[in-house]
Amino acid sequence: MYVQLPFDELKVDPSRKKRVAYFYDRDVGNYFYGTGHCMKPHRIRMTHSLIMNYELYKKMEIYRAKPATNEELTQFHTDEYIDFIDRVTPDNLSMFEREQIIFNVGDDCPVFDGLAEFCKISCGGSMEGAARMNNGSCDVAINYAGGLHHAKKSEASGFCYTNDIVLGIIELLRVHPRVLYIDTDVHHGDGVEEAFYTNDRVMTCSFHKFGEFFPGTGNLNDIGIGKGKYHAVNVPLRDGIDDASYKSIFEPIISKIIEWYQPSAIVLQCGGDSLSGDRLGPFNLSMRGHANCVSYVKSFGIPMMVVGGGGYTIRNVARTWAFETGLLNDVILPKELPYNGYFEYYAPLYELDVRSSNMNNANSPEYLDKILTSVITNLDHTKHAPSVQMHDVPYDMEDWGDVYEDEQDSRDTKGGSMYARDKIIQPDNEFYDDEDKDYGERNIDVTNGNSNSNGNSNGGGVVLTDTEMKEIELLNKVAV
Ligand code: V1D
Ligand code: CA
Repeated sequence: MYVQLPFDELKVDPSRKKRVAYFYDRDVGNYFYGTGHCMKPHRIRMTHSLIMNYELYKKMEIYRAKPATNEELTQFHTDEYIDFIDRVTPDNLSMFEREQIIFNVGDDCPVFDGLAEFCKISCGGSMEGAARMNNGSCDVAINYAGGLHHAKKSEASGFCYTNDIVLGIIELLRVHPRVLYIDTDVHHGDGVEEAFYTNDRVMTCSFHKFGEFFPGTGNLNDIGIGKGKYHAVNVPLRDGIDDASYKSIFEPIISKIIEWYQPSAIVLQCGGDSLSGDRLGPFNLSMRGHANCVSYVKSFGIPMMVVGGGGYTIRNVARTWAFETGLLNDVILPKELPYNGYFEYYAPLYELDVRSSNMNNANSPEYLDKILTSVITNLDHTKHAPSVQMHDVPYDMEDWGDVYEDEQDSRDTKGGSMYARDKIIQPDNEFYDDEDKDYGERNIDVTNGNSNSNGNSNGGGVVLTDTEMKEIELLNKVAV
């Protein structure tokens, strides 16, 4: 069953260009987990700087999402947990001794300045990306501030406090009968799997290092329970997996799942800690090997949301996410890095590529064959019986158990109800970043977005505020 083929060069087909909505908040890079902590939101700003200086703003629409509200966060998380996240600060931490333990904040998940705002920015991007996919205003949504896959309903875990992915998927489920979640972070996507473990409207598939590695879950035999049986797929891998081995397991598993499950939307978590040389991850993927996952998932032409995740050698995360943003826009970025605000990080070669090393690959063809056979056999033995047909638009959330406790709350989400969303089409001259808007309703523009905040067309399908235009000009000036 398992066949390893050589790793081919990545290709794009510009004639199949999709509408891409990219979410970025200029504040995100300022949040700081603390000295000695390996999670650095600054890498999102570095990624953005590369993206802008490679001129990808000419290819896609750029938005600053409204930060999620507490009410929106409680569509998945408990009120008590969100109330804690909203109130706790490094200065008042001693007042929350009991909560620190029950909500698991501490070494991995420290309380830092602006924690709640950081969570709201991360979740706002994924929720708004989903709302835009739902109303058809984009085919691809990108939020590198998202992908925080370990966060639980009432617990922080593995550098993640709120789960933007679960919230984004909940939004997608308003319109999409079946959503596929794929997780290429080197860690198991446990928070997302757990949220939908008993559910057949979401299929989760995580590729991860397994065996004495955080979080310790994600065994091959963990396949979902009840209605969710066969709707969780786990691909436990060993150290040193390289591009050819990864491709040879990723592609047949994903094609089988898509054929079997027929999702109408896909969420792809692109954790950069599966890259070679990561500070925490022991895999050996080059930038191109990592990006092959993006390219392969995109090739199915199904609306998709791309989110970030882990990634601790930050220059390599920025390189890879920029390259992947190029692929999503049907552009292969040239190797030579453009001058950008963080150019010195890319010394000594100042090149885009992240290369594999000569480390040992502990994933033998026999081991990978065993995984592939198990995954394919599970799906082959069962005929998928979708609980929601393609033509149904699901609003009855009775069966949501863990995910939805209150049906009324579930309707009051990011995009509002379908009805509410249709009623809040923005005028051409109003774009994001409007402080006066009611955050309880997503403010989704369904025009083609070819104007900046002054209503001026820039001819390239770009939506930039004046400030962002100035930012780009400034970056380019520095380059001269
Ligand atoms: F190295 C560190 C320095 C400071 C603080 C934490 C760490 C660290 C490294 N690895 N923490 C870890 C992992 N935690 C443990 C704990 C020991 N305990 C009993 C648990 O091994 C957590 C790794 C989190 C990985 C997060 C992620 O990459 O998957 C991610 N995805 O999206 C956002 C983050
Ligand atoms: Ca993973």
